[in-house]
Amino acid sequence: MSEEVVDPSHPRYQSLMMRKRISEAGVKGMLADSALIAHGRGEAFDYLLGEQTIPSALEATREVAARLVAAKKPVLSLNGNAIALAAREFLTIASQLGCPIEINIFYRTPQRMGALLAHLKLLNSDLGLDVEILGGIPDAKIPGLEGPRAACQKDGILEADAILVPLEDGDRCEALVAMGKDVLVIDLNPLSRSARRGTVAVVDEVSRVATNLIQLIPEKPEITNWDNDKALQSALDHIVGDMSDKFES
Ligand code: PTJ
Repeated sequence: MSEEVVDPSHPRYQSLMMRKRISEAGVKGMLADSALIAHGRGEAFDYLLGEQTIPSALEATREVAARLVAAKKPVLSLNGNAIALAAREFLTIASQLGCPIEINIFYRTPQRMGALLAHLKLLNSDLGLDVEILGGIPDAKIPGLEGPRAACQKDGILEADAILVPLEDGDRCEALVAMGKDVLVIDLNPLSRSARRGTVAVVDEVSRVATNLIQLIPEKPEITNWDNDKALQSALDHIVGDMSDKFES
């Protein structure tokens, strides 16, 4: 798909642009085989949310911003889909926070890690930023997980006190929570294990969340006594309860 064929006046323009980013990243060898399936599942939930940031998601994003700003050692843990969809935004956020990005992928191969590292390093220099990119040479393991998905870096995920995990696997989310970290999840599915087990879950599309975080981080919001179940219920209520702000296309 070339840029010209995505018509900006199309009512689903943003959604089509996200598909384009995903398919281009696939061609570059950055994605897992199941990445498009995961993206499609996310699209289905986004359609039900009206492809918008609902009020409870904006509140959750503010809470995530507050916890990242207050953390002593925050880290952004990015997988293939998150990098395909919002690499520029996450580099900007890491620069605002002065924290590293760690590439942490579920389906780990040297080829994918190489492609993802190269993509982030190129954008880092295009944006004139100097964000530390970790993950290439793992030297630690997430306790309680087996295999390549446990691999991480001591200076990054292992020692972080707050960790942003877009589209995280449920097992790994639980393992990170068990380590006592603030686990800040982005997932369009309010019923996913990650959304339910995370400290704060933002039920919103990853690139919209990243854009909102860039606005919210400089405001340095205060941490609240966050009730994650209440926020997830609010997202579910929005999906099932209100047809008036849905669209047809
Ligand atoms: O790059 P890797 O190897 O780490 O693999 C990444 C994927 C996403 C393939 C892997 O983690 C996976 O299979 O994920 P799941 O178990 O399918 O879960 C993906 C979750 O992300 C689902 O709950 C989707 O609803 C949600 N999701 C998909 N796209 C988006 C999303 N959430 C927010 N924004 C999206 N664009």
